[in-house]
Amino acid sequence: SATKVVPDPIARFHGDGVRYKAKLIGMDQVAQAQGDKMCLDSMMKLKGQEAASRSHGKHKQRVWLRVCSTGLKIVDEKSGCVMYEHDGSRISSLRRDQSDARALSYVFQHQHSYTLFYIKMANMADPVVDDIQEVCQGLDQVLPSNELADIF
Ligand code: I3P
Repeated sequence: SATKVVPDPIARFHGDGVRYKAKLIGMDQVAQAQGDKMCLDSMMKLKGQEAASRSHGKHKQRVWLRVCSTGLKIVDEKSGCVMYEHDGSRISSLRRDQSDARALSYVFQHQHSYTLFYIKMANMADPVVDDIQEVCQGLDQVLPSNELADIF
């Protein structure tokens, strides 16, 4: 009898996964895993810091955002060093940025602390958001494209 090959829907995320060119806008300690106002406030704060840095001639760090079957990796573009490794099961509150179609944010939980990562993609954020949803657990519901969304 022939062996049936079941297509793996996330095969492209195996190994090194899918790599997207991006810049790190910033990171922020937040109080919880999710929350509209909390995330918006944090993103606004980080945007303010980004603007302040730019006015001092400082540029955002260039990174690769890798979407792998286990989760996300943020890799420094210059050195190739993995700066952060975020297991998909600990990512919450994935958001599009309503004021910037190239930006996204997510909250990563480590023990009892939560960190919001705010990332600016070189291109549109939408396909990246879709990929992240695919590799994170329990995210089979489709989120409205222009709404802020908590995923857990
Ligand atoms: C740059 C411009 C780019 C921006 C870059 C700015 O300013 O706003 O769009 O990159 O940020 O320096 P200018 O036009 O005055 O050169 P992003 O679009 O990726 O944010 P950066 O310096 O942090 O890379």
